[in-house]
Formats: sequence, structure tokens, C-alpha cells
Amino acid sequence: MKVLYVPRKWILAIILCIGIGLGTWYVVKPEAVQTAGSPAASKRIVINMVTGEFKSKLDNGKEIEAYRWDPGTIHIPHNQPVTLSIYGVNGKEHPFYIEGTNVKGNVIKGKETVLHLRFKKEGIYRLICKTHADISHNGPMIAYLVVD
Ligand SMILES: [Cu+2]
Repeated sequence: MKVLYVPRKWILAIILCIGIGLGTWYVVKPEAVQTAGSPAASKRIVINMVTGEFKSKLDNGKEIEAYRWDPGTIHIPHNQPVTLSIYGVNGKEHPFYIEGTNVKGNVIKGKETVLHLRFKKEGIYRLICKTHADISHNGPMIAYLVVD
């Protein structure tokens, strides 16, 4: 049987080399690299929205609430295909339309409503819930689709 004899000095040298190697790797390891080009340059943009609810109690004990689209403002590049997915979380249902278009639909609690949109004209389009359109109807449940 052969026994490999390693002098004690060598063991220290080997440990030192491993340490320097790991240290160097830690310093020069690749970080997350920012890629060129904007996300808007990709083909289809998917925007996810949910229905939410704000609730509060006044000093006199009266409860007030407002339903919301969340996020309430989204930016969309014009003349690009966009998928808008709206998931119903709060509120039983939200029948809606997008002002200035023929787009309409309904968002139901626990279900996803998917719209395939393409805005040809720039401008601010309002996504309006017909049930909660203003303060007196537990709104305003309006999202602003900024097409630019
Ligand atoms: Cu609503």
C-alpha cells in the first residue's frame, strides 16, 4: 500500500490557494446584467389588474367603501397588441366599458377576464365600472389607460 506523504507546509499552501480562489470568485462573480432595449419593444404586453376595495368607518359609525381597479393607472404604447387581464378579488361583479371604444365586459369574483386590445389613437381612456361609477355608488371605480 502506498501512502502519499504531504508535508504540513503544503497543506497550509493548498488551504491558502483554495481560500484565495474562492475569494477571487466572490469578488469577480457575474452580477445580474441589465439588458438593452425597453420592455415595450417586446411583442405582446400583458397587464395584470385586480378589483380591490377600500373600507373605513366614520366617527359616527357609518361604514364607507370604494371599489377600485388596481393598478389605477396603466401606460400602454399605441398601436401595440396588449393583453389586459383583470382578476375579480373584491366585489361580486363589475360590469365595465372603456370610454371611447366598443370594449365592454364583466369581472366576476374569483374569475379572470382577459381582453385583447390595440389602441390606435393616443390619449387617456377611462375603464369605468358601471355599478361603481362614482362616490354615491361606492366608487369611483375608474382606471386610466394612458396610451402614448
Ligand atoms: Cu365595480
